[in-house]
Formats: sequence, C-alpha cells, structure tokens
Amino acid sequence: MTDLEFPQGFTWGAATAAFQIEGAWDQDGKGESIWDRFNHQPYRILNGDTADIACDHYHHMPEDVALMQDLGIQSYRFSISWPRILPGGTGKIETRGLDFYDRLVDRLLAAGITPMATLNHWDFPQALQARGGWPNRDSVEWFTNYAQVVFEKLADRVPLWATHNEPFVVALSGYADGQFAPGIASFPQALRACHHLLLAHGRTVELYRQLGYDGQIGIVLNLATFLPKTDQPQDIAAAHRIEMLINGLFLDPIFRQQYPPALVEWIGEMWPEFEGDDMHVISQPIDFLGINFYFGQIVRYSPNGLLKLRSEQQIDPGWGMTDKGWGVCPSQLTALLKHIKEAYTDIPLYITENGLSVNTPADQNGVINDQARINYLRAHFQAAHQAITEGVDLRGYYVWSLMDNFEWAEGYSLRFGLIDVDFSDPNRKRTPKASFHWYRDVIKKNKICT
Ligand code: IFM
Repeated sequence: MTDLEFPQGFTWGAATAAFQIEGAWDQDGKGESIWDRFNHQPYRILNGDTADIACDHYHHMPEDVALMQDLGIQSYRFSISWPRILPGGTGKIETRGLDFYDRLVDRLLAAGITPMATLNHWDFPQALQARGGWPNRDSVEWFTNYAQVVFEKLADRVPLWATHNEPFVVALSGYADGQFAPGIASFPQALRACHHLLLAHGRTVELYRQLGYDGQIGIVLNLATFLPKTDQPQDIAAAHRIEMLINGLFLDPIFRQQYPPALVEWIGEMWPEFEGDDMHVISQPIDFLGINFYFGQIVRYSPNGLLKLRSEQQIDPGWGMTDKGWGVCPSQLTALLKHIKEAYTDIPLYITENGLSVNTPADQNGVINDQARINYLRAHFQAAHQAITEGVDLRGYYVWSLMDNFEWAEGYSLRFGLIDVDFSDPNRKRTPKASFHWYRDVIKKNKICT
C-alpha cells in the first residue's frame, strides 16, 4: 500500500449543473429554457423523463449545502440558470431567481466552501432560441449582458468563474446531431454556434476584467485523448482530425488564436467566414482551464462520414465500460493533462468534472456500496497525482457529481452521484453512498491510499 499525498492547498470539490438538479422549472418567474422545451417534447428523453422537479435542489438547497459541508469539500462547482435570472433572455431581471443564487453563495461561504460558478451549462433561454440561438451573432451580446447582471450580484463573493461548460456539446450535440437541445441537425449552424460561444467567452472575460473583480475566470472544456489504432498514416491523420474537432476546436482558438488548420481544410466550404478581430477577443488570457475528463478514444480511418473515421472507446487493462458506455482509462487522464501543458498552456488546470455512472442498488440495510465508483475515483485521482508529479499545475478536482441527477437525454437512467436521490419520493430523499464516505476521508487526509 502506498500513500499518495496531494500538494498543500489542492482543492477537492464536487460539481452539479442547474438544469440537472434544480427543478422548479417554471417557479418564481423563471423563463423557459431550450432544455425545458426539449424535455417536454415526445421521444427526446429516455423514458419520457423531465427535469421539472429533478432533485428539487431549488427547495432543498440548505440541506444540500449541509451535505457538502459533511462531505468536507473545499469548493462547490454549480451553474446558474440564465432564464431563471432573465426569463426572456434579455431585459427584465427576475430578482427571485438572482436571490436564489445569492442565498446559495452566502450559505456556501458560511460553510467554508468556495463557490465556482459556471454561467452557461446548456440551459439557454428559449426566448432567445426563437431569435436564432447561438448561431445568431447577437448571442454574444445577449450572453455578455446576462454575465454582467450575474457578476454585479455575485462576483464580489464568487472567486472562480467559468464562462461555458463544454461548448463542444452545446454546439455539436445541440446543432449538428440534434441529440440535445435545441435538437437541430445542421453542421454549418453548429460551426456558427461554436464561433459565437467562443466569442461570447472572450467578451465575457474582457468584461470581467473591465469590471475589476479580483477573482479568476476561465472556461470548462470536455477533452479526451485520441490514439490511432495503427501506425498507418491514414489512421494517424484520422485520429488527428477528431482530436482537432473535439479538443482543438476550442483549445486552438483560445490558446493559439486560430482554428485548427487541418480541420478548417477538411471542412472546406462549410467553414463560415468570421470577422477580423474575433480571434483576438477569443484568445483573451484566462486564469485557469477547467477540464472535464471521461474517456479516451482509439481511432481509425473509415471511408464513411464527414471526418472519415471510426472510433472506439479506450479501456485500460483490468477496467471495463461504464453504464454510460464510456471506457475507463485513467492512464489517459495523465496523458491528457501532460499534453495540455506541453502543447497548449501552462496556466493552472482544474479537473472540473470526472466521475462514473453506475447504478448500485441499496442493500437490505439501505446502504449503497458503490465500490465501483470508489475504484474509479481512486484510479483517476492517482492518474492526476502522477501528472502533478510530472510537473502539471493541477490545482483541484471536482467530482461529477455531488448527487444523482437528470442526465440529459438519458434522463434518470444513469447515476453519477456521490449521494443517491430517490426520484420516486416526492421529498427526493438523499442518501450518501459509500463513495461519499470514502471521498470525505480522501479530502480530510489530502491523500489516497493505493
Ligand atoms: O452530466 C454531464 C454534465 O452535464 C456535463 N459533462 C458530462 C456529464 C456526464 O455525462
């Protein structure tokens, strides 16, 4: 047995997102989001689930902060629902919505937990979707105005801000394959959405600096590794293409001030024209990069599809697949962190999400012994520790997720939480799982035992 100690001051946290936990979808003046609209449509969500109530965090917030305090996390990553604050997306402010986050932040601080707030975790106002959504360049201004309202209320007490969570998913799953809200299938629209998300990010970073807050601002990207299946040039090029689509589409503009040349060339005429100064705004220096890590892929050339490739999940020896269908490969977390440092940036990194979807039923005593989640987290913490040992400036780790929640198109069928939520109970009873107790011990000792 070896003890692996983390650097002093390393931040242990847990993450959630507004739409996935809050419920109260139409209460206290909240406007409709694109996910409200989408999850009320037939066939969009597995089993017809909706997030109308979800974990009912909107009404259970004090209890949830008490659970966080019991867990011992030093930071809590949550997102703010844009239409809860601006029901029409722009214009009239709903103070009851703002007050909810105000109370959350105060309660977190009183519990000694540092808030990390994400402005956009996908629940875009439906009223603005009706005006074209992210593919409309006006979305940049809509978003910065919303950010300003939130900053003015909360930035005096929230020291860590992320503009977007996984803009790749917003743009590609929402606009290219239509699997997520708003359910549009148009690759050119997805590229426009992507560009405006990036521009909105850059303008919001500029605004945050102009307003003079002394906290930190960054962005959260879903990143993965992509290994060619063979050393054939066709497979190597295919792996590079998908890496540029998933990682490079956001990393390159932010850190290299350009879209990945290989991708632009491949996409050809479908690539939209953008205005001159945009890349400068997009590449504003940020204070940290948040990385959501879940899997690696093995890629080979295939004559089919736009990118002409096929990929499969990478699985490390001795591991398998998660309930979500993602391969478990902790080795790739070390590889990814080192790659980001070597190829892109030396700024501080956070793992802003990582966790396992596994449904472990309660035993006859009501105990949820999710040993699989403990094993998964331990291996990933170890991989992160390895990266730190090799010189990566990793500052913290947020487990996804604090509690079971609404997993988008898969509804309540997948469970990512350290805390079980009984979705059949009108009171949404919460039960900490074995992984909660294990994580509490890791946090207390700031080390893992491998
Ligand atoms: O639940 C999601 C989260 O909203 C974004 N990152 C991945 C998680 C698991 O799919």
